[in-house]
Amino acid sequence: MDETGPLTEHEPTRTGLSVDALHRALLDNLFYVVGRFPAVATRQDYYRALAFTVRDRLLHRWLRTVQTYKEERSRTVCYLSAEYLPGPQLGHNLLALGIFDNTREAVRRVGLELDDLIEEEAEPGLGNGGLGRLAACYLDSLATLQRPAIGYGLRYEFGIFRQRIDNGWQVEVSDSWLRDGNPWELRRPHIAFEIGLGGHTERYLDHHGHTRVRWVPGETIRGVAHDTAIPGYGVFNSNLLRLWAAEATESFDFGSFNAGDYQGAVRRKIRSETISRVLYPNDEPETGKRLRLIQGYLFVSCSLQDMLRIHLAGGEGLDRFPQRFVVQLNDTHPAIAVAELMRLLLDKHGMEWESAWDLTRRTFAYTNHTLLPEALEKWSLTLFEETLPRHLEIILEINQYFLDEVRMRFPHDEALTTRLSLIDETGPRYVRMAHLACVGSFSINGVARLHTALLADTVLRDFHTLWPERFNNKTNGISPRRFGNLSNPDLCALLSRVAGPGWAADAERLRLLEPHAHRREIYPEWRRIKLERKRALARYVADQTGIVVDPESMFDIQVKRIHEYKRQHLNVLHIIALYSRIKMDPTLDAAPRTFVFGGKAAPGYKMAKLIIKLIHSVGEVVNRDPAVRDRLRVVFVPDFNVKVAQRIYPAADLSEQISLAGMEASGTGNMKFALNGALTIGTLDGANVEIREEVGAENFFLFGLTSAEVQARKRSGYCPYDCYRENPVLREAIDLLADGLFSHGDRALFRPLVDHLLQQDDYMLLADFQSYIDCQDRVDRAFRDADSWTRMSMLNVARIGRFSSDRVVQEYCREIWRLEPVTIRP
Ligand code: GPU
Repeated sequence: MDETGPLTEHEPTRTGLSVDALHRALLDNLFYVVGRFPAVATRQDYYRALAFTVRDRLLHRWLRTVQTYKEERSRTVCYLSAEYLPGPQLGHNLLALGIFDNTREAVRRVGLELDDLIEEEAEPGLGNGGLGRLAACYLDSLATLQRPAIGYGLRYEFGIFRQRIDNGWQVEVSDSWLRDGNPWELRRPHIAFEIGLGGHTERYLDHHGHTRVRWVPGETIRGVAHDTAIPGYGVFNSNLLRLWAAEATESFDFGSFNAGDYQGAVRRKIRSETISRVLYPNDEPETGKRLRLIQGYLFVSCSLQDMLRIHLAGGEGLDRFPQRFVVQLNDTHPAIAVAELMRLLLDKHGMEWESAWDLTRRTFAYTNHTLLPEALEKWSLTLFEETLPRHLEIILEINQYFLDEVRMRFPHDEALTTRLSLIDETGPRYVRMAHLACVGSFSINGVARLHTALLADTVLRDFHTLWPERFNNKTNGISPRRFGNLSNPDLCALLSRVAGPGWAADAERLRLLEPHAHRREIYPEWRRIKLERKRALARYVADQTGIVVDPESMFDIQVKRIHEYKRQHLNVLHIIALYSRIKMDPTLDAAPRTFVFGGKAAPGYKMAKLIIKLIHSVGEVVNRDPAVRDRLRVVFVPDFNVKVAQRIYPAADLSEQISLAGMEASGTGNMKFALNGALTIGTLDGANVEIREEVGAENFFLFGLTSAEVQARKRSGYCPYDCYRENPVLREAIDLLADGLFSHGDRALFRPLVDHLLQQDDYMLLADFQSYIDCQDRVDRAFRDADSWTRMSMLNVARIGRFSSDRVVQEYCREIWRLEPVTIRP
């Protein structure tokens, strides 16, 4: 150990932050924890040793934080989310601890590069897309803003599938992110709770002679806590992400075991553990899947039991629970929490209905993330009753009281009562989870101004009539640490130099860049940084797909889940139109473009998978055609995830945010692109509306119908075929597709897509087509004026500060959670 040199007294190996201490701890951990000699250690071994080195330093902060929160009896927000997409932890934690440079040096001493070790980390893919990533950004901001918070969720053994591409088609491969172990998590065997499933309920008299209910479940399962530290940036606070893993309860195995049925006992154990085995890969609810209902119930029940445990350990009565805890429901996935808290208070803690209900309603707040009617979660009454019989009773009782209240206020409106009911009785009966969430919460919010307005006007209209005061907007935000500092260090160094440091913790300071946007002398450097990121992406693309792209061309990028409402195929129609224009007129003066796509399709979503095939098919023809060879390229980056995203946003010139107005609740990729200096082409949808207001209409490429126009067109009977008939450019693009130009003459392949567009076109691509094409022409002209483009790019960055997740978390803290900062001292 001599070769690591002496350590000073104040620099213990376990927690010291100097290069010496880090270097020594790295070697210690490699030997004592990972169990490898330097001579045989792989990069993965070194990554793990380094992760343990960093975790040691985090633990120290985490324990101080828990201690302080406890001593000060701090009010805590619990974020209940079925999904988290935190991204790789190593780089993020080094940044938070402020030891990036020292660690780089320590790693160099063992002859390695820090960036290579960061690359070794597997993506924790515990979510589908925007909703899960938002939860991760909020945890980052909560810790940075020194707010006591716990993120609760599920520890899926298999996260979102890995996407491979085979002959242009998506192929799903299982994601075993835990295969090499997870050095960041701590399993907490002593923090575990049991949950029941199935069975029946019984009435009995308690010792006061009151009738009470007992749920006798058919089986029980245990959830065990797995904790990950979430350190704040530049502060000592470290919060917690607590994920539950399902395990078998011992008590249940004994019976079969003693009866000699060892295999039965083992089978039950395996069945129990199946519950947290895999994330559902759909960003819409899987109705009818019992396992999905149980997953939600498992993490919700364990989390609420955990909160009650923590609260009671603090010595205060249950009546004080809503003072100590506030629980945010991340969409309706955890909405069963409303019934579960009622059950725990009534059946376990012997509370009376009125006080339990009052307490419950002061505890929960609900965020809605979608207007899509098919995404509104509902559960068949039969399935519900089989799985959670006691919860169904409670929901029916909540419903009775609720509908009585509605009838009192609107005595002659039985239709209203039917619409508001927690039970949908229009056909087979269903529990409406969004209604349960609304009734059980003191706050209901949407995720962008337009979204919140549309919520109040459409899907939650009746609730808005009833309780307008509960509605509020919280426009989404993103972490400037992950999507700025970590993803694009060179740009961030320039920002710090020009606008001053400190913008990473206070993104409004990016405004200080604004006066510099007119200084032409910095344009070359701005462009050089962008070009460097484009070169790096080009290398990655070549490595992943074999396609060579020109970093000097315009990088026009659309990355997000594949969904018809997001309209990746509108983007493709533009590519086809442009391709055929260049073919007809080879002298056409247009900037060379590289179209980049990325995103996963839900495995059962046929049309989305066909869109992926379409992108590849068009790419195959365009990329090979010598007539347009150096002017157009189309690439699909496989397996889009947080790790890949960090390479992509910094390399973008143009950000495609082209959903049909009124469909995208907010979008957050739009913000990540703009923070990295991309200009947006977009509709007036979700947060695009507010982004455009902030960056200025002259620095945003707007096209398409407004949501009001969309509604009007739909009311007056939208006929996509008319658009097709009347627009020769559109007709040509669609005909090329239908005639098999991109499918080796196979006219059947894209038929479903073409038919849908011509006959139904739910997302009105044809209505927006011409406006989009015209707008892309404006983009082309703008791009060819490099100085003006650079100025617009700088202004986008300078004015994007409002979309920091720190801003929105502060709003949540002030307006919903009533949460104050708690400083942690070393
Ligand atoms: N979103 Br609901 C998801 O990613 N998954 C979901 O199940 C639901 C919503 C997204 C919205 O589509 C997107 O517009 C929004 O920016 C994001 O949630 C975060 O609010």
